[in-house]
Formats: sequence, C-alpha cells, structure tokens
Amino acid sequence: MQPDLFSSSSGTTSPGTPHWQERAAWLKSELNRHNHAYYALDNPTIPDAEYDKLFRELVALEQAHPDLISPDSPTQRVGGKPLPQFEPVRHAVPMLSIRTETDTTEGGAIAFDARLRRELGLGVDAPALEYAVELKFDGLALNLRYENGVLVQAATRGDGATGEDVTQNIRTIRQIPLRLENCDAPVLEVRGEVYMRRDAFERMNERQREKGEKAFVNPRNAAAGAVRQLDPAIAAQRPLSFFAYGLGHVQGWQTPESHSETLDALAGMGMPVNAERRVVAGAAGLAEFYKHVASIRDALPFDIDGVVYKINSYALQRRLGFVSREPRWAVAHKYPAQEQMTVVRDIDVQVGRTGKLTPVAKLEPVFVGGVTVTNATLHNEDETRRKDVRVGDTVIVRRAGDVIPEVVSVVLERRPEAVGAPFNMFQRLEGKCPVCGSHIDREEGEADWRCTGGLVCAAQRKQAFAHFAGRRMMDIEGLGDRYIENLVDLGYVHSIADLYRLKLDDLLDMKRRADERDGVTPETVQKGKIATKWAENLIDAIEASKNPPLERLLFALGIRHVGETTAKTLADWLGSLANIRQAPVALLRVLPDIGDTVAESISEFFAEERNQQAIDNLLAANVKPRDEHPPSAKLREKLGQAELLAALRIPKFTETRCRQAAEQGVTVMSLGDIGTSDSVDLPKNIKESIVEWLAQGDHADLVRNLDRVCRALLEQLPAGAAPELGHLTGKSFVLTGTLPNLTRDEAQARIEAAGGKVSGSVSKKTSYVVAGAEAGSKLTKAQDLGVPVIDETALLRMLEEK
Ligand code: D41
Repeated sequence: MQPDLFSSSSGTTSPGTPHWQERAAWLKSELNRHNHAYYALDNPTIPDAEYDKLFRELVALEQAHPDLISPDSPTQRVGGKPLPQFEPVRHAVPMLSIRTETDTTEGGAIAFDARLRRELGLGVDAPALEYAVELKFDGLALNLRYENGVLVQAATRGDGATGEDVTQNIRTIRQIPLRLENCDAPVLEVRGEVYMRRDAFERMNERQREKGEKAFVNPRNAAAGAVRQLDPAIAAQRPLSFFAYGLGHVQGWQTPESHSETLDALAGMGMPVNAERRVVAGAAGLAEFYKHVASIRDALPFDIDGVVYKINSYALQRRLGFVSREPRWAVAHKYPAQEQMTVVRDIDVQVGRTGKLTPVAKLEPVFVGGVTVTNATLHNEDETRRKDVRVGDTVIVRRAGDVIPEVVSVVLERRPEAVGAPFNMFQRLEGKCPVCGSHIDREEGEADWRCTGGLVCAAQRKQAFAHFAGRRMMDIEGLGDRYIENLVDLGYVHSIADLYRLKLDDLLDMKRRADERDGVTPETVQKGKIATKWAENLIDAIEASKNPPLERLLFALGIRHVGETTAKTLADWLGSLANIRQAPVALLRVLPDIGDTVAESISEFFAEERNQQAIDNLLAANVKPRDEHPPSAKLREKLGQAELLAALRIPKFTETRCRQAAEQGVTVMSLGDIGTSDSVDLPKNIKESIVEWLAQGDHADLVRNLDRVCRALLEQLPAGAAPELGHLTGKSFVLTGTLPNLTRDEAQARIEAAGGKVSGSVSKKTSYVVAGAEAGSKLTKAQDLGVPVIDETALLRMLEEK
C-alpha cells in the first residue's frame, strides 16, 4: 500500500524539496482519497488500522514541521467537516483527542505508567498511581448537553472545537435519558460514545441482504451513518446504543474528586455507563486489565478497539495537563485490528443445514482481531457481485466477536490484470450442489441459492445431525462433528432415528474403519486393548436423550424458521407432537407470534412424506417428548370462526369482512354455501372471490381438513374448561408510542393473558389507551373522546391486580 518511504512518484515537487515535504504531500493526498472513498462513496479502500497509521505519521510530520500544516490537510478536520445540513455547535469545552498506544502487548501499559511517573517526578519508592480503566468503544463521540436536568442538545465531536447538532437523531436512542434523575444543575454536559451492538448490526444487515440491498460495512460505520442521517425517522430505525465516559462543560454541579466517582454519579442519574470498568493500581493493574479485556473481547456484545487508562484523581489530571490537544493523563491502548487486507485465492461454496449455498472466500492466511483467518463469508451471490469480489483480488476482511469473518470490500486499485470473472453461482457450480450433485435453485425474491437435495445431501444431513444433537436441542453429549462426519460418510446413519439404533459394535466398527481410512493407528490397538469407554458413553448419552421436552424436540427437527421461541409457542398451544405434525397452515397462522412465512415453513415441513416418516421412525425408537399435554385452553378463543376464516387468507376477505361474516353465522364449514346463500350480507365481489378461491386447487379439501382438525383439538380440551376469565376480560386497550420497558408484543401478550383485548384504533368503546414516548394521533383521539390514558406503570399495576 505505501510506496518506499522516500520515493517520489507524484513528480509535483522539485529536486530541492526536502523528503518530508514530499512524504507529507503524499500522505495528505492518500488520506484525502481514502476519506472520500469511505465517507462519500461508502466503499473503504483501506482497513481502518492502516488509515490510522498513515494519519499518525502525518500528524508526527506536521508536529515536527508546523509549516507543513495546510488547510486541506486531513489532520485539520479530524472527525470530518460538519455537513452543511446540520447546524454547527461550538463546544463550550473542546472535545480532546486521546493518545493511542499501538503496541498490542502489555508493554504498552507499562510504558504509559513509566512515562507518567517520570513526568510527575515519582521515584521508584513512591506508591503506585491510581488509574480508572475502561473499555474503548468503537463508535462516534458525542456531547450531550443537559440544562436543568433536561436534554437540550446532542452534538458530534466534529473537529473537537465545533461539531454538528444531531439532537433530533439522538433523541430516538432509548438508552439516552431525556431527563436526568436527581440532577437539575443549570448545565451538565455528558460525553460518551454512541455505538451499535453487534447483534443489532447483524440483524440490520441480514434484513438489508434479504431485501437485496447494500449491507453496512461495520457497526461503527452504521452508527455514524445513523447519527448523521438527516431524516430522524430513518435514524430511529437504526438500533443505536450509548455509553458515557466523561464530562464536558459543567455549571452548578459539585463534580466529584475523581473520574471513577464521576462515572458512578452519572450512572446514578440514569446515564448508561458500562460496568466493565475498574480502579486499578500501577502498571501491573493496567496490564492485568488489558489482558482481562482481551479475553472477553469476543464475548462482548459490541465492538471495542482497545481499553482506556485514565489517571483517576482530577487533581493529578490537572497537574499533568495537555500536549497539543491530547491529555497527558490518558491513553487508549489498542488491541489487534478487526479489519485487515489480504488476497482471495479462490471462492468456494458451502452448503448449509437448510441447503443454503454460501459463497466463501478462501484467503491468504491473515491475522485479524486476534486469530488467523483463512475463510471469510461472502453471504450470497448478490452481495458478492455488488462488492465485486473476484479470485485474485485484495480485500478487506473483518472478524469481530464470534461472528463469522466476512469480506468487507475489494481494494480495487490493487486488482491484478489476471483477475477472475465476476462471481456467478450457477456457472461456478454448473447448476449442481457441490456435495450431492442435486440441482440448485433460487426462488424469485429470495437472496439465496439452495441445494434441492434435502436430507439426501450429505452436507445438509451432517448439519441436521449436529443441530439435532445440540445442547439446546436433544443434548446428546459427545456426538461431535467428527463422529457425525464419520457416521454419515461411512453410512451408519441415514435418518435421525438411525442414531437410536446404534449399538456399541457399530461405533467401534465405525472408529476402526475411519482410522484405517485416515491411516492412523488406533490408540486402542497401540495399548493392546480395545478402548470402548467413549462408545459406551455415547450410547448412554443417546439413550438419555430420548425423552426431551416437546419444545426441544421440535427445535431439534431443524424446521426452517423454527427457533426456540416458535418451538415453545407450538408446544404450549398445541400440546402434543401429534397435534403439531397435522396442524393445517391456517391453524398455525392464528397462533401468537407465528407469521405467514413461519406457518408456511412448518406446514411444508410436515407435508413432506420423508419428514413424517422420520418422525414415525423416532417414535418407533421410543423417542417421545416427556411433557405432552392437552392444547392450551386459550386455544378456544383463537379458534373462533372469524379468526379461522381470516387465516385462510382468501383474497379480498379481510379481517373485518371475516368478522362480519362470522357474526352472520358463516363458518369455515359453511363457506361453500356462500355463493348461493342470500342470507349472508357481503359485497358481491367478496362472495365471488371466495367462490373462486374455493374452486382452486385443493382449497376445498384444505377447508374441510381445517374444520376437522380444529374440532378434534377443541375436543381434547379438558371438559368444561371454559376459557379462564382473566381479570381484564371485557376490557379493551390501545397501545401507542414507545413504552419504557415493555415491547409492543410483550404488552399485548400480557394484556391478553389477563383476558383483555388489544385493538389498533381508538373508539368510544376503548377502555384504556396506554401511551408511551412519542405517542401520536391515537393519544389525541383518546383525549378528544374522553378515553382514559394510562402509562406503562399504571398498566403494569393493573396487570398485577387480581
Ligand atoms: O470509549 C471511548 N471511545 C473513549 C473515548 C473513552 N472510553 N474515553 C475517552 N476519553 C477521552 C478523554 C480522555 C479525552 C476525555 C474517549 C475520548 N477522549 C475520545 N473519543 C473520541 C475522541 C476522544
């Protein structure tokens, strides 16, 4: 990336120019170019760490030769110029920078402590310095200004002296209090970092990819984009978080004596302050914290790029003061970068558990985020083409947390002449699954190609076994990937039920053949006796897994879109495997939290003869859920005729129309008469639509089946078990705005569990409107109609009353 230190390729300088001038000019143009690519084109051309290195070199050169500083130098606008669209904000107290220590060993910590002791003139016998240590969040620095306890302004750091007013966007971050608790100081400015959690970032990108839209590069970029988003409504959809790490201007508040006490006080005011912080003594304390955080870095739910050490005592901080715009008393100690450059050797395709085909870049090994990476996901065909990743390209790879490493972007300027062709999944695979040879398919509107082989495909089968045996599923201890690999490849198991027929001899036989195939001398033979303990344990573990809770068995089956939550819903509501495996799609649709996609996926799974056979085989092998029960009594309400009619999803037959029809006595079973019946008062076009729908395909059978299954279910309900009358029965609620703690779904579920109803619009009949932050027109309407308005606290109290 960088030319030789003293080469001059630009030719813009005369022979007499000192080399540092040339170097500075080159650095400026490089940095400006990368900045443009990053911010304006959203297509980074260099990893962040590399950029930082060049940037620091320029800063050092400019410090040594101040005449090099020019207005166009990237050092003169550190955080990026305020955009013209945002109002500039002059910081009452400048937002300083923080010195970075890039030695990623404990040495960085020791050097910092030694430097401070020297500057303070402390001898070897003087006591250890006290430090406040904390995480260095990888986000965007913000200044939050509270006046009399109320948030009045949020500004970005900008160049440290002037930032941008982003108050409207920041107000949408739920974690940031709009009013401080126990603090009405005339002015209190809180500084901190706005960031995006990794899971939120992944979810957001997953959605982008599903829509076929461009994914964000990394959480910091996504957060920065959201903060500077001009439309607060869009910003509000970007899930941002915030941690406070210090103070700005303060007036009328008794500031504590130390940094750690300040953070405690801010936490006491309702400010989010990260708990992973300590007060430590001396270099050893710093080094220990550095090591500790390195060990938990991957498990944190957000990205950090280092830790920060600060002298804890404000008195000492004042004594140490500043150099240029950096305090002497603080340093950021970095960890290995989470983004690196490397070269793509090849692009492979992997087959997932559900047949999803994922392009994977095979890389020149590279050290990223603390580990050596050789594979990075390219997600899907569209994304590979959008990024235009080709064999031979130099790419930026990112590995953060436990997330699979991914290719972020191509460094186009490094593309070789002999680069491969644009990626094309079908061509690359010649239309066939690389594992089983079944044909591959990409449905319209889907982002992924899939292998159509199902469990015929060994790759899918192996992963299906691994999923089935997983800890949160059937929990078969000891059935790891290696054994599964051998059991499948050597033909001992074809379907999941085969696991339960395995005998000790099968396992020993398998091990012997696998060892032979791999050319290893079995340790068992080495010792002159046959070790069988592992096989006995595995057989016991398989035996012990036979009676799981129903929800775990369901989750274990690996039905697409059925995670733990959906599995639990199915188990709670329908009670038995027998009920679930024959549930028609319309019945599934009326269950809470099961949308159309999930309902269809479940019913497709059970419509597959092979899957039903696999379940029969499991039952025959005595695998049986231990907690089956009759369906939930609440099912009676869900199986009302209006609900069932609506769940058929007949065109034009909307929920409202279904309710009208049901009130006139129309049932699922009598739907067929609707065309000839004059007693049902529905618009003609709706009746026609129903008749037409019933005549299509197997719709008539479907309706009959739905009716039969629902009757059977209702018969299973304990006799006389009328729906339990909750204490809110007969009360109707409308939810509006954002509640401080409950999500909409949670609030709705709890109201319904207590017998109440939740509806979407306010009328005279509404019992209560529950209003949260930024409640809109529904609140106004409630006030107009005189409907009582309550907040979350009142709702919770009402729910708890019996
Ligand atoms: O977490 C951070 N990114 C962080 C940034 C932190 N924990 N502490 C910080 N402390 C300071 C000083 C010492 C100057 C008050 C910072 C930053 N500064 C900072 N962030 C962006 C520029 C400077």
